Amino acid sequence: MPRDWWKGVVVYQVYPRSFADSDGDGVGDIRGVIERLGHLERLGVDVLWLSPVYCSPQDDNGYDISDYRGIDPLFGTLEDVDELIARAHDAGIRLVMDLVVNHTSDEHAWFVDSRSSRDSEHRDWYWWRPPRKGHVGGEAGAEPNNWGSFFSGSAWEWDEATGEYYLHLFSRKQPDLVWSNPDVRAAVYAMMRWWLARGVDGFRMDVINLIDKPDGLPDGDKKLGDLWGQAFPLVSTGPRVHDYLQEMHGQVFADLGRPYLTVGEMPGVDAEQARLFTDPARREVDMVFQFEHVDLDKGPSGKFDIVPLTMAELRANLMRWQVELDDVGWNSLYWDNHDQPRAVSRFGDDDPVWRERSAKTLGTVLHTLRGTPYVYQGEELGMTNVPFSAPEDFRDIESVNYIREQTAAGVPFSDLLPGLRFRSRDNARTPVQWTAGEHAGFTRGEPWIPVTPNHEEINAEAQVGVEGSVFEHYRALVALRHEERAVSHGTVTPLAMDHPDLWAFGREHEGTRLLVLASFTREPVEVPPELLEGWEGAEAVVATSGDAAAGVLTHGVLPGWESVVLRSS
Ligand code: TEU
Repeated sequence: MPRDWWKGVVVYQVYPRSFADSDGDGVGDIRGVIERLGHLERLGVDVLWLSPVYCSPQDDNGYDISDYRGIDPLFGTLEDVDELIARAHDAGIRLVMDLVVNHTSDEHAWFVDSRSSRDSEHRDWYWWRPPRKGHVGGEAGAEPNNWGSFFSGSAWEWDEATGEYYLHLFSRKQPDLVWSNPDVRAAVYAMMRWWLARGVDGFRMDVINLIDKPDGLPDGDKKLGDLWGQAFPLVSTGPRVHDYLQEMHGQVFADLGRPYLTVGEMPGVDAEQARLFTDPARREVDMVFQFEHVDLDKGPSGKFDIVPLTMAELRANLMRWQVELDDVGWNSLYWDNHDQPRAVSRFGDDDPVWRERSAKTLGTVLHTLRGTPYVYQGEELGMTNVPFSAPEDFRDIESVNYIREQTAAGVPFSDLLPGLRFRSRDNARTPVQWTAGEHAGFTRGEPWIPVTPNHEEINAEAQVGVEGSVFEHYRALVALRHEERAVSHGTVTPLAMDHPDLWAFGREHEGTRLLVLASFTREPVEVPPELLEGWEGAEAVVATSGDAAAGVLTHGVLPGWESVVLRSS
């Protein structure tokens, strides 16, 4: 197996809380994943990335970990994970665990000890700082710097008992670790080796480019009207992140002696940095999740400020990443995940007439680009955003805190709703729609978040094995990546980059050429004739429908929201 085996694979992300509930408590669990492994096998995916199942107070749905070597009873036991690893391996699927080490839970033993006294053994594992000079701890303006948390409010929490503040970039229950402390790093590496020894095949590393905080923790920029300064530009991709990842590689992976996959989640990373992180010669990570394409529709006032996005802007961004990483480094390809809106509602067209076609077309584009594609649970069914309407509909700490902060400042909820509906992370977190039946077949109990009403039309039972379904299209795309080296290893040539509705590119490898054509509009698109020159009589290897293939090959016209992949060799 080549070291870069992950160039020819597709990864499937499971968010366990919402995947499948085996015991009827309304929350998905590890046995639920085991019971549904057949779904992944059927789709043909090679790797399962499992979002956190470790012990956790669940303040941020498991991204706040209180014991890295224990499994939260909500999800099952360590034996269940062992069984999942074994069963996945039997099915030819590798298991990648989530690694959340920018922060721990405030209930982790390290932090409990750290906050117990100023001279505790673990005090310097976290960022403790005295109140700003001339201020009394706990009063407004006494925070050590002006940083805001990503989940609203200050990034500093006052601790009365020891008379200092601690830093938390995310919730106050997610204190940040001090990565410059070698003991912290050694403890993390030991934990990673422990999981690899249990048989896991790699890690998805949560916000791993935020671990290096700038010396002196300077104030962040503050726009007029902002309550807090921006920490993000100061903490994103500090210089020592590269050193830490190289050290991690040496300590954890260098001598592993079997295939593994590492992917660093890196908000704010640009293509130049991504080349450094993923250059195999530097031994840092195999690939990164970059955020540029999922931030294009974000307005100046932040995450819930939505601006319109054209296909041309989206395409320009993703094709630039293709070109910039074409010789060194490697792309991760994703439309959505547990933090993002549903792809079909955001980049496609979720009107019932166009939903299936556009979901399939988004799949065609992503899965024929160069890089490793990730499928987020339910994306392969064309699951949509959720028609949220009231404050009580939201569960996610980010949305809940935002609603609380904004309504306290006098903003009516109705003004917040459009942004939340579009972008709340809860859109991605409603249960996977398995059947048209009660609670979509997710649980026999009461689900922790209601299922989306459209599960009656959109569900796995109605799609698996059914010709023309979104699921079967995704299955064909996964198979194409396995079979066609022009997809997994070929070069990429962007085409017709000034066309407003047609996303087109070529792929080529050892004499085999592919042409990918995708329509991002409801109207039929006339394919520029020069694109089709020499493709007469080519084979359509994958298409959203027979009409798409025939339309292009006989009339040079692609029907609305359809796509086709042509091959000539
Ligand atoms: O997300 C980090 C991140 O930068 C964002 O995607 C974040 O979810 C957000 O939308 C802030 O506006 C990772 C995890 O994927 C996320 O679920 C966690 O909440 C977060 O880190 C903290 O661990």
